[in-house]
Amino acid sequence: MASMGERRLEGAVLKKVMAENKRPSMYQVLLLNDDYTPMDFVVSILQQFFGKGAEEAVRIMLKVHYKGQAACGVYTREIAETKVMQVMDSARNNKHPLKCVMRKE
Ligand code: TYC
Repeated sequence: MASMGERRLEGAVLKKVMAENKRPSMYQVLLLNDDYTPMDFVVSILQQFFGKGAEEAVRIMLKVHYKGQAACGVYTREIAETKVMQVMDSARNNKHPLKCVMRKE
């Protein structure tokens, strides 16, 4: 028979293992196309906030331009929310209509 202490310990160990096995949901951050935001502004956003090099930034910007949207990165919820806010703040401050959204993977 398991003692009260043994069952408490078993419960605590199980709880810890379950917490460790949980992986956070991931979110794609997407840029959306519009007709007015300058291409070089979008490229600089991708470099500044998403750590892209010049070539990769141009590639992603052109994908948005021709296909309507493209993913700039995949992050946990709080990081993705911060990226969206940084992009939207910068777009607003520079009077561009650029939109940035997040989508759960
Ligand atoms: N379509 C814009 C233009 O022709 C460029 C652009 C690219 C705008 C990507 C937004 O997320 C965007 N100037």
